[in-house]
Amino acid sequence: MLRVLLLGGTTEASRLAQALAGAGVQAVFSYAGRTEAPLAQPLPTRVGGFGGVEGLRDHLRAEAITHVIDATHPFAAQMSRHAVQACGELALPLLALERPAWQAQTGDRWQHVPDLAAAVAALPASPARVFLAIGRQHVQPFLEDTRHWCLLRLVDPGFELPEERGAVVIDRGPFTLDNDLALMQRHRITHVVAKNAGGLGAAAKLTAARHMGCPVILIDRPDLPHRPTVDTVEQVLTWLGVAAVHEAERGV
Ligand code: 3Y8
Ligand code: NAP
Repeated sequence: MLRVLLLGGTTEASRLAQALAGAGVQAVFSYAGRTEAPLAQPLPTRVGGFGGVEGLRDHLRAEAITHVIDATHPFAAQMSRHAVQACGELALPLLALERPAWQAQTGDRWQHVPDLAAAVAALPASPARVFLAIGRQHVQPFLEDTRHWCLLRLVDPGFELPEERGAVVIDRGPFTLDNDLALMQRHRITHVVAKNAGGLGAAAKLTAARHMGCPVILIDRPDLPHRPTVDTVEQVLTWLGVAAVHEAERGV
């Protein structure tokens, strides 16, 4: 009897939730509670941390979870590390659903940096108009460099900036090229700072930057412990031994 814990918070996690619900799999969707009103999911949903590795381990036992899918964001490194540790201690099957990193294409002007501090240091000496598409948690070091004007895109309202320092746009994505191109042209953006999130939900700003000939400072993903990893929902369903609903409907 399957009882799946789905660690979510990404577009791929939402797609997997649809597939699991469609296949009638017993699964619980888990959010950290980082945003005020996360996207509703077609599965029973829990919101909030587990209380470290110990809390996660106790939760897995108490809920008689049989399989854990880590479909969190590539930068949600602590959650992923905790999942590896707790599932290892309980000898529970764990699978990561992770989209490949973005790869530069012809016309891209990307500068890869290892972390946020290197991204701050990579900004030019001359004043720039910087699209900071890295969320709310990490913008402070960039705002302290008063040479630059910063456009912040955040999920929830509440962060104010004096207009001479920048602007804030509230949007939760997934984002479209039309939207990001219009936004970046309207604010005369000269540089983009982004995490190498991969996936489709946040790639539009990179395509827009290519069209505008705008440099992108791209932050590498943090290192994660080894765990079995796939990059499609279908591979997760196969791993769970669950046929996708459309196959069942086709009588495959
Ligand atoms: C709470 C759930 C879906 C999921 C949508 C994806 C796409 C849009 C790209 C930009 C980059 C950023 C940010 C981003 C992306 C998707 C996906 C993705 C980047 C939601 C969500 C939660 C979060 C948490 C939030 C972080 C922030 C990061 C904004 C929901 C919308 C910048 C990451 O205010 C805060 O504290 C926000 C915190 C972690 C990074 C940061 O450090 O600030 N995501 N994002 C999840 C939870 O509580 O467990 O609210 O509905 C999910 C999505 N975010 O189903 O369609 O799959 O990647 N999210 C980054 O890439 O740098 C936006 O603006 O271009
Ligand atoms: P993180 O730094 O890896 O984790 C910090 C703590 O948050 C974890 O130790 C855990 O708390 C809790 N947590 C994280 N993800 C959780 C989940 N899905 N369910 C329950 N608890 C969770 O995580 P983060 O980078 O802040 O990401 C938080 C959420 O936002 C995740 O769902 C992630 O997929 C999503 N997200 C993050 C980014 C990003 O840029 N980091 C981008 C898009 C979406 P305890 O220790 O108490 O268990």
